[in-house]
Amino acid sequence: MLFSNKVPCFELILLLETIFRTELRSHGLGMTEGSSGSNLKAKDGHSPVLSVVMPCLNEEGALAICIEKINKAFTENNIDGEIVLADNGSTDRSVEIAESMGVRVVHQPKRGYGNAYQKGFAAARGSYFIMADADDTYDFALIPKFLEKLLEGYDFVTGSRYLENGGTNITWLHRYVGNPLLTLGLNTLFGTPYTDVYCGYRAFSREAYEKVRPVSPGMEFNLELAINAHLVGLKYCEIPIALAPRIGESKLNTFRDGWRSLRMMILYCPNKVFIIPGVTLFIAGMIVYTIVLFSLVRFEGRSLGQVTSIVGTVLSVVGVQTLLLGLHAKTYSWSRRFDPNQKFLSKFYSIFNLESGLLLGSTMALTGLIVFAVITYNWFKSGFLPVPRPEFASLAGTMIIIGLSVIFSSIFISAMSVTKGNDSAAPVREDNAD
Ligand SMILES: Nc1nc2c(ncn2[C@@H]2O[C@H](COP(=O)(O)OP(=O)(O)O)[C@@H](O)[C@H]2O)c(=O)[nH]1
Ligand SMILES: [Mg+2]
Repeated sequence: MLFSNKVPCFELILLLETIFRTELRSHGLGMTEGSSGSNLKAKDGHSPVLSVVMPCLNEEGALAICIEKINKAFTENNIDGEIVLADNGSTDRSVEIAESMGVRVVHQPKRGYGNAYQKGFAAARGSYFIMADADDTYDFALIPKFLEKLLEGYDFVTGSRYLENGGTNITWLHRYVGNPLLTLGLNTLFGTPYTDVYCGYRAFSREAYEKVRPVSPGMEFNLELAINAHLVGLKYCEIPIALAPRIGESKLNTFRDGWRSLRMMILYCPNKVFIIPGVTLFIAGMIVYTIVLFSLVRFEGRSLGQVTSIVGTVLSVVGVQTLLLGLHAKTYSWSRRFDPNQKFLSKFYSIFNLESGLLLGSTMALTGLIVFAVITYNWFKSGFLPVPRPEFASLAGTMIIIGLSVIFSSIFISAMSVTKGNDSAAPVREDNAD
């Protein structure tokens, strides 16, 4: 076999497990809305209207300044707000500073920007959330502007450092290479209009956050938010912000976080990354085989043969493997309620079941085996003379590989769908499961 069916699938599932694992609890809090950022006071006096959540890893230099600025924005705009600091292991005075200034600190035992935010949002009590770094790079005087947009009816408001040249303090590599490339990649794959997908200054309602449910552990949390906001159909917009010089050292690891972000986009987009390339490669392989087997192209009387058929094998096998990988990714994502709009997949699963997959795979593999056996028999009979049409042997081998892949894939997909009380092959979506 050119590609092992099992290894990439299990790797993929592990990655997907990491991404989709966390469940977030739900809340529902009443509030009084003002027409702008003013008069945002909680109705019952218990739950603040706004929670500003900051992740923190050793930010003793900037933290007090951030807290002061946020409190100033609350006071000046009459906002009933709280600050939640999500820390996971600061070894400097960050936690002490926050607590001494009356800020609620939550501790996340697991390291990572995304993990910290998940803990922070789970502990936040407001009806609206704002997320921002604790490094004094974001202008907290803009808090009312973010809130205004939310109250205008947007579910997800994200800052952009590129709308009005606010990115002069971004490092050169991130400003001109990393951020634009990630933004372009995301917009191309998902058809979104973002100008700055990596901005960490954002606002959303509690309901919007619960619909989006990001679960990424690291900095790719930001991308997941942006992708999901689009996928679940939130009304979103960007507002221009400027990045101030950072106090303290950046925790972003360009290559590790860049790669994780890229991986995140790939996993969220199985159609463009797996399904379409897979089908295209498979069709190309079939075209090559048709040309070879029916001698459609000839050079000086000789038709294409053995070597060309190997090209056909490579294309079709890689195509099928890629397609099956995409099917696994889509099925997993669908069964976990991500990518909710999957008409094709639900139609496919209304036809497909484990038995039909096994039947298709074994018919292909068996046909390949029979063709191979006949060729081998004739070869023995001829006293080991060169096989007259070796491309048929390549075709038989191709059919065996593809057939076996389909068998293993069918078992794997049906294993993914095994839940209590469900014996059908189609995956059970969380929202349908009783
Ligand atoms: N709790 C926690 N916070 C983190 C971690 N990594 C980064 N942060 C915080 O997340 C925010 C963004 O990180 P930062 O270094 O500013 O990244 P940059 O803005 O991309 O340069 C800052 O407030 C950091 O203190 C982490 O592993 N855990
Ligand atoms: Mg920062």
